[in-house]
Amino acid sequence: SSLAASLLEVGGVKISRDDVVRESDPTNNVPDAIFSKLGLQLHRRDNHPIGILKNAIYDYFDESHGGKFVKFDDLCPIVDVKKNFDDVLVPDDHVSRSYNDTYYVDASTVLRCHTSAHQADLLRSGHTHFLVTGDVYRRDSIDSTHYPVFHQMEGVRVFSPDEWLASGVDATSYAAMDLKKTLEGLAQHLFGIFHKSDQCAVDMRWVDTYFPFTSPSFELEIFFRLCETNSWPALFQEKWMEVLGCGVTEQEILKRSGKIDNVAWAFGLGLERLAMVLFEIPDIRLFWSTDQRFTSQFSEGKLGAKFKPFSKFPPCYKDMSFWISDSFTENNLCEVVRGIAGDLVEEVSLIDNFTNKKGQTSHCYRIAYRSMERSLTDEEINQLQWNVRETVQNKLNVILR
Ligand code: FA5
Ligand code: MG
Repeated sequence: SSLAASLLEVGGVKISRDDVVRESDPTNNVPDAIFSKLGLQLHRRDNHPIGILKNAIYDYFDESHGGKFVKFDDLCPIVDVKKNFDDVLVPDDHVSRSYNDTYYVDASTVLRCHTSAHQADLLRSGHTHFLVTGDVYRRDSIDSTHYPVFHQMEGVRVFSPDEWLASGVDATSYAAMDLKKTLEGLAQHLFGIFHKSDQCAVDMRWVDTYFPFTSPSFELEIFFRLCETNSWPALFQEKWMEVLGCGVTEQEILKRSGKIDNVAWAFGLGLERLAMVLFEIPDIRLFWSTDQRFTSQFSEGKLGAKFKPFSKFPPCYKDMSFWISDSFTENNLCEVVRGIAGDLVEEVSLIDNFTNKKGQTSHCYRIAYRSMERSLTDEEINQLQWNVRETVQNKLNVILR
């Protein structure tokens, strides 16, 4: 790769490709495709849907909390394992720590998998109201709402005793109530204005969940419905989509930062998911498009703009069956497919799965290929699929059928 692309600076930290991508190092699993996303910082572009959304959320907090929330959007995404996991009480055996789920730069350094990685440091340095926006990285499955790089905004608010004592409810209930009220207000601020008389109204619901760093914990889901006239060609999407996780901060986290008489709430919001609903963007890959037909549709401060799809190309499906071994994981398969097809892959889904009498397990995966910008030729797709088969066979320890 060129010199320009192999050295970059994020949040005052200089990063070279060779420090981040080291194929021969078994404690490193960062591919070039991921390195190429470091430093792009879509959330700091005022004309990009992610930046427009970030600014609109800033406006909401400024208006509702009189500018009390301190904002960070340039913290380096390369962090210690300690920050990403230990500081937010993620247990040693939690799946999110595995090489299958997280990108490791070396055994003690990761590409942050959530903006919660900065909570403890900021609390320790005395902040009580803050928002942290940044790019986060995860090995994950492939479909229209999952991408290995996405953007989160973390919000944390610490209360002092006088704030809940007067209310008559206990500290935890007080914080949980304030949290839900604050996030419902945010949804109202983002959708209320622009979706009022729209047939694509927004429904949302709270779901109880678990996070190591909060208790109680909740997720907010929004009903994602793309109007037929404005949907992806021949596709009508309708589903409950999880847009954020949140909860009342574990006392242990506050205690470690010297706050023993306090209670706090925290949330982590997926900006792409929310932007997909707001701007009617049907596929998460589009956020990375540099095609004028995408980028020209958005401008600073314009939260109401609805995306008009420009690609009318049908997807092309290829199936692949193989006998798996114990070490097989779907995330590893997806990494191989993304590494070869890049953003031409739209979805990887398990369509068949059985174990024979000898105890061998077979998986059949369907790969959907589709460009968002142009028509793909049969030849091109066959070549991609051939490469995928070769690499899956060589790298994943499976036997093609
Ligand atoms: C977290 O990351 C928690 N740190 C959130 C949190 C913060 C909870 C503070 C409590 C307190 P989760 O893994 O669910 O939680 O991710 C949060 C959001 O990120 C999801 O709701 C979703 O909107 C988004 N998200 C998760 N994975 C992906 C992905 N692969 N692609 C795009 N968005 C994603
Ligand atoms: Mg979740």
